[in-house]
Amino acid sequence: MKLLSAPASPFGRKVKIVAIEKGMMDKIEYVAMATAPSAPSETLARDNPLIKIPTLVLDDGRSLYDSFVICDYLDTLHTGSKVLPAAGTRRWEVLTVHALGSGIADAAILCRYENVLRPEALRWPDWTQGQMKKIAGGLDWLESNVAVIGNAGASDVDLGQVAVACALGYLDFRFADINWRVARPRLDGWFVEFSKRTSMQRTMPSA
Ligand SMILES: N[C@@H](CCC(=O)N[C@@H](CS)C(=O)NCC(=O)O)C(=O)O
Repeated sequence: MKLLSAPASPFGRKVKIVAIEKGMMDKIEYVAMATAPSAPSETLARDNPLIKIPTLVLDDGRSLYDSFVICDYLDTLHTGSKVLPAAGTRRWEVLTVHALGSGIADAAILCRYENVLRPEALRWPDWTQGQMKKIAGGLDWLESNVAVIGNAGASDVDLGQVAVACALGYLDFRFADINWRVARPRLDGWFVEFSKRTSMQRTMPSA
């Protein structure tokens, strides 16, 4: 199967981390892809009508998207502990933490497009501020509920943890100036510990 993605994508990173953690990276061919709302990739459009990365193209030609669906699919291909708990309270916690991590990454990507791709004269500071409020609110919730994210040093990861780590990694990569660590020492400690994993180190974002 082929993973269409880009080295800067926090969503592509989520898929790669799950694949590495679950020993499946050798089954996946990585295909670098550049796309943006203002410059959509025609190649990618053939496999994903939303023209977004990551997209996973299976050996029979079918495509899977988005990153959550791809991770859920990968979870069916290994016999280890699942990144998505099948049932119980922990399932809903993991899904909600995943939604929060992905939501922070979504807001950050939208701010990036607004402030890098959109012509300067058309930029809308109030809109960016609204997205930054979502990021700050999400980070504050994680700071107050770091125990819900779960043990950063545990041998097994779940998808909520991976989504949060990818969002924080993306903020460090593209939004270092917001200093998200200030007043969030518990979340910082969690991220320092989680970042020691080989899967995190092998997937550092790059331009
Ligand atoms: N919900 C999607 C979000 C994916 C996404 O926003 N990807 C960005 C790159 S990180 C993208 O492809 N943007 C191009 C566009 O929006 O046209 C997922 O989880 O995979």
